[in-house]
Formats: sequence, structure tokens, C-alpha cells
Amino acid sequence: MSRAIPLLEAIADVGADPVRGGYSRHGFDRVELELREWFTAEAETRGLDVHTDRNGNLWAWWGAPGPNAVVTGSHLDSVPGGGAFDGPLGVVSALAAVDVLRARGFRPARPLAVVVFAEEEGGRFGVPCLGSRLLTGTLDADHARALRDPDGVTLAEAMSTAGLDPAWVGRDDEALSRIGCFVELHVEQGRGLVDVDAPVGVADSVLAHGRWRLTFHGEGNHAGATPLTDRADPMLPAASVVLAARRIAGAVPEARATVGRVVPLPGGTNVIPSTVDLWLDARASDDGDTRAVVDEILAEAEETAKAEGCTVTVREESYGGTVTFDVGLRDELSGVLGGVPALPTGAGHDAGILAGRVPTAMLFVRNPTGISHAPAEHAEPEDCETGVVALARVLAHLTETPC
Ligand code: HGY
Ligand code: MN
Ligand code: MN
Repeated sequence: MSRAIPLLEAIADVGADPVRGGYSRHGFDRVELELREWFTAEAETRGLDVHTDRNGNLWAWWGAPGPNAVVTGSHLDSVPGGGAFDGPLGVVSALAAVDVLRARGFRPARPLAVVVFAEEEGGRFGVPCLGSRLLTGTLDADHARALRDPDGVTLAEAMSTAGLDPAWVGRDDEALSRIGCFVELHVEQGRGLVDVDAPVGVADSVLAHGRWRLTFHGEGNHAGATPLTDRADPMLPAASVVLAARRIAGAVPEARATVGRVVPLPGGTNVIPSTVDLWLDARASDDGDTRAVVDEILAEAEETAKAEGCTVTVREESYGGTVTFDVGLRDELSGVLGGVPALPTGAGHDAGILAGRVPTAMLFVRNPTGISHAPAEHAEPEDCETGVVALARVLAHLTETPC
């Protein structure tokens, strides 16, 4: 039985989504605050000192916070209707790895911390890896404070409600200076480990990826009384972008473009919408391909909007270039684990943000179907246990020598 599973089971009811299935746990909402309390209690029972940094990230320290710390962890928030493993598996595996090391009487020769990053999925405020981007200064603090959730609540208001002072958000060089290296364990979001029949692997790269919000402006009107020739219906160019995204990305190797969220206003069955908001998620193996795919999709958006007498405004909500993890650390950890495979990933992670500032690696745990961002996301208990043991071995290796 895996030591990670009982910890996942302890939060199995927190944020369960009765409508979508799976979990809806979003930055600083009531559910995520409950998860933070749970994590803090679990960390403190393990003798870890927990504090929240200026950006809402949680840090549980084994030993005094200090330079050259070995940091592990992940996130507890989810996409709407997400799976149980994406994020939490990395957090519970870190706690379980601490159990393994303490049970062996291990004492780290350098500080070790378990981190829980805030709003990794961007499920509430729209910017993924919010906490790690703020920590590293790759997201402007004023812009972040003004981000609004679908109900119009700003990040600043949400943080204040959570008892944090949003005036302090922003790049945190003191926290960054403590990190010697960061290792994130994550359920694999894909079938790479299935295809090579391995329970655990290390990451070598992350696709370039970004998010764009397209707002189509038309003329709200009556669905029955308005002849087709008299319409400026923003749903039509929106629909063409959904299809164009697949067609255009399909012509570029490794590229992916997805529209998973379309919001017409006002949203009545018998109403021609006045505006339609649509969010595009586009990814490819490098900046050039990603930008080319997005540019072509946006050109189609402009063209089809004009043809329908509509206009379109575009806002880039987030972007991150291709990430290549520290090759030395990757190979060192692969060696510690007996030569586990190295895999690319199409999914973004806080590790992808940290990789720009500190030596960073990822461990993946096999996902039998590869499905993620859906209730069907899964990892077998024995593979989760292999992940815990692997993480414990990696943490022991990295902390056995003083800096
Ligand atoms: O969207 C992603 O790739 C990640 O799950 N935030
Ligand atoms: Mn995710
Ligand atoms: Mn994740």
C-alpha cells in the first residue's frame, strides 16, 4: 500500500465537484484554504515549521530556512473538475518521503522544505503558476493584484480575505536565495511511462505554452425576431476559432491548441449574444511554432469577426517559453534512481517557472491512461509508492552532504 494514498484519501472530500465530477479547488477559495489548513497540520505533525510567504505559497521547513535548501512540493489547487492527483500527489509524496526519512533516523545535512505553490492552474484568476511566477518576479505585482475571478473578485481581495496582505506580493529574492535546488514530483500527464513500462521517470522539457482571451463583440438581439441578414452574432467567429485552432495546430508537429472555455453574454437560449469570451490554450515545441500557430488563429478570428460585422479584442493572459530542465540534475537524479527514463511533457508546472532561477528537476509517476485535468486521472497505489520511495531517495541524496 502506498504511503501517499491515505494522505490523498484524507482530502478526498475536499472540493469534490458534484456537477463536473472530480475536484474544483481554486486559489484562496474556501476549499483551498481548507487544504492549506490540512497541509499545515500534516506538516506540523512531522515537526516541520510552516510559514506562508508574501505570495501565498506555503513552505514547510525541516531545519531552519537557509541557503542551499533542497525544496520539493507542488500545488493543491485544481482545474475545474480536475483529477485527484495533479498537484496533490507531489505534495503528499513529499510528506510521505519525510516520513520515510524520519523513520530511518535520517537527518538532512542541509535545510529541506516542502512547498505548496499558490494557484498553479490559474483556475480562478486566469494566470497559471501564479504563486511561482510572483515568487520569481515573472509576473508583475500590480497586474497580479488586479486580476479578477469570474465573480469580479480581485486577487488582492481574495488574499486579504485569506488573511494575507496583498501589498507585499512580488518577487521574493530572500525566499529564492534559500533554494539550492527544487524537485517536483507529479503524476505524469500523458502515457510516456506506460509506453516504456516504467513506474517513475524524470522530466527533460516542457512545451512552450500560453493563454489568450479573445472577446468577440457583436450586437445582442432577439433569436426569433432578427432575420439572419440583420445579425452581428459574435458566436459565429468564436465557433470558427474553435475549429481553426484544431486545423492550424494540426499542421504543426507537436503543436496543440485548445478552446475549453467559451462564455457568451448574456447567455440566453433565445438571445443572440452581445459578446462572446473565448480562451485559447496553445502550445508547441518552441516559441516560433507557438507564436506562428497563435498568429494564424488570431488572423482567422479577425477575418471571421469582420465578415459577421463583429470585432474582436485579444489579451495574452500568460506565456512561457520552452523549458529544458537542468541536464546535470536530471541525469544525477536518474542515476540515483537506477537510470529511470527522461520524458518531455506538454503540461506546465511550477517547476517550469523555478527552472529559470534555480536548478530544477521533476519526477513523474506513471499514469495508466495518461488522462489528466479530468476526473478519470489516476495513478496506481504501487506506482505512487514507488514515487514516494524514489523521492525519499532523491531527497536523501541531495541533503546528505552539507552545502
Ligand atoms: O496547464 C497546464 O499545463 C498545467 O496543468 N497548469
Ligand atoms: Mn494541471
Ligand atoms: Mn500540476
